[in-house]
Amino acid sequence: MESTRNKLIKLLAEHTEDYISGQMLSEKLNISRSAIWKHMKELERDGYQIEAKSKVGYRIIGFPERITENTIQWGLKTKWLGKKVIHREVTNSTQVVAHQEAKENKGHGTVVIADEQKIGRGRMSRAWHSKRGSGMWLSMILRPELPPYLAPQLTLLTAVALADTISDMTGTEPLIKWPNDILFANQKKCAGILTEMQAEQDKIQYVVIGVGLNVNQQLSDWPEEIQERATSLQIETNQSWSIQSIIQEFLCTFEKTYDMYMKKGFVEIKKKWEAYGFKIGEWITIYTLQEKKKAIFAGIASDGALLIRNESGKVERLYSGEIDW
Ligand code: BT5
Repeated sequence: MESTRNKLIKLLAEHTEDYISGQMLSEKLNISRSAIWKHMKELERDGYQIEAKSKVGYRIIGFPERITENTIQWGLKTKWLGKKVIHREVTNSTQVVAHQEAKENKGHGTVVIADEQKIGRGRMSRAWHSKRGSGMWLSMILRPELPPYLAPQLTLLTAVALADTISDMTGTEPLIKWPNDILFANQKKCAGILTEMQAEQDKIQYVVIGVGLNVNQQLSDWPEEIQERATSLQIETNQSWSIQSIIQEFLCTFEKTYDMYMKKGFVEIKKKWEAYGFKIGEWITIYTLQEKKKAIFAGIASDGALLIRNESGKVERLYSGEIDW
């Protein structure tokens, strides 16, 4: 059921041009005038700007830039994603919170968001720098009815949704570097994706898809070794961006992309992915345990593998190996 607080925000938001009286609010929400006043104080603490005019009523004059469960859900145009949002100002990793939530409450579509992560993680125990209030650090819990071997497709579709969000919002031209990085033509990385799965032999129990997107950092926000490789939307566009709007836009785009994938399969995702693909059609160097070889990056296969064309023209699938881009 919708909370009184949410209903109150809705009522206020419908009346931004005029005042709405305490009496009317109290009747509509079926709570006392003093309870209304307490809610108003709480909203102000959360960054809403509320004008109270004696004998006239209340009016909302500013929405908070600060992220809360409420401000994310307010105006979020999704059907099922983010209907439950868990927000933490600081956490070790949104992945950890999401796994816990998935075990306790199932929660298909639940989204965990943090302002700051102390131990943000990348793949293979690598660290992900997640400075307070400077990026989108979120994890989504999904329960797709898919066999586990198709899970890599979820990483690829997330990358497509993320690239679409970045290009739609900022007008930049992001690229997707296989399998999980978003970067720009200058080869600097602005986002990464981490897909973690709990599965039985033939069925995914749940996946947690973690997305980290650098939004408003300056180079000096990172340690030196990262500065050479990282960038943010602010660095690329010379302007700062509302993290709240980016989160909302991403969740909307992700939901559309995911629903399309569930309905029509991987074909459309593959097309879009390849249109964003970094170095498609170019020579790359691959290091496997046995050898080092050069090949042309030809695209991605439907199981998420990298398609490479070797020097004799034969196309192979590559599932692992270090790549020198
Ligand atoms: C990734 O790993 O790129 C996946 C990152 C996923 C982060 C999200 S944030 C929300 C959720 N909660 C988590 O705890 N994680 C997820 P990988 O491909 O392994 O890249 C990691 C490497 O990227 C590091 O070894 C650094 O070199 C570099 N790196 C670390 N922080 C970075 C940053 N903020 N921007 C760009 N590069 C970074």
